[in-house]
Amino acid sequence: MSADHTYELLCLENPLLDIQGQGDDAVLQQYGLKANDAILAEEKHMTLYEELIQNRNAKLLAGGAAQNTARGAQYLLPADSVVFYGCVGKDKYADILQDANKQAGLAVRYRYDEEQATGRCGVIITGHNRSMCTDLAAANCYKIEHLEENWGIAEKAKAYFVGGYHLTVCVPAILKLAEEAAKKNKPFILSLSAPFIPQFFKEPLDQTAPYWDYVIGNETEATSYADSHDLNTHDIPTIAKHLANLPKENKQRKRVAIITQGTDPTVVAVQGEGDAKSWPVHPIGKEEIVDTTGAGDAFAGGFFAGVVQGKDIDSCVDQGQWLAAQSLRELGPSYPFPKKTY
Ligand code: 26A
Repeated sequence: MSADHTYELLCLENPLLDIQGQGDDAVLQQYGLKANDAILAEEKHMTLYEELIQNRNAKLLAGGAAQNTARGAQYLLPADSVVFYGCVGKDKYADILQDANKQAGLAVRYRYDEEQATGRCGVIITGHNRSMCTDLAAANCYKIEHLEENWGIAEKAKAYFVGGYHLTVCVPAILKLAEEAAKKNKPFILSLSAPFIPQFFKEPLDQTAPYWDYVIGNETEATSYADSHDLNTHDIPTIAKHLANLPKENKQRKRVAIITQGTDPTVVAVQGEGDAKSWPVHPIGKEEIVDTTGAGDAFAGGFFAGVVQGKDIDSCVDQGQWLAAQSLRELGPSYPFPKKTY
């Protein structure tokens, strides 16, 4: 695509290769991991990736939460609608990501780091749980200079989706997109990503909050937000309402807060519109679920494809739930090919 193409949605975050294998309590215990969580790897986790590859028949799959969302949104939108920015290494893992992007029709502008390898996410599956342990490596080397060099495309894009995981990487780039969105009245979307983001990255998260036109997360992220902000509640509709009504920079858009809860209803609150509403999820048989990795990313892909299509909230939720159900039937954060139509 030429540099003056107008994308409907630009996504920014960490492009990761998922190394996904079957696990058990012993391996979770060995590495000190919870059954259902996402964390940044420490020194003691560095042998996990080889362990998964050598002993656990691991699959190598395109991952990175916002990159999954970007592929998902592109799945539902006309060709050349979505572009993704992030940083990878010059290696064969980056080639795997590029192949997946190509198949999905997702445009990317990667920064290629000279020294670091492409980031890896070890995904340990136990039943319907997944434990994720990320070695960001090159993904941690995203630089605002890359955004500036690729500003032509970014400036033209009509909406921005930033994965909250990027708050650990490059806050200036996030704020540059956020300010651009507010200035030009474009939607700025932030996902809460994982419980550790509101817990340990509260300050940069709160710095971006006034710019959120949409904020999305699951129930564990919402309760982590509530705890770190002393809301004294774990009631999801109450937290959604709180998020929707935080002070806002761009007064031309009402903020929408979306909280997914696995098989429990999806909750949405709109700024100034009273209590949150909820929608039951599309039922899917337990035996049909291959794994839950990336279901939330898929929901976001479907939901925000709907937003850029100008759909109402009912339809966006429905489209998000539909795409999540598709992803649940695939291995890893993937979507069915040949394509199914919504
Ligand atoms: C900074 N961290 C921890 C992360 C991630 C991440 N994506 C970006 N940054 N930790 C896990 N993921 C991705 O989440 C997806 C499932 O929702 C994994 O790569 C996986 O594809």
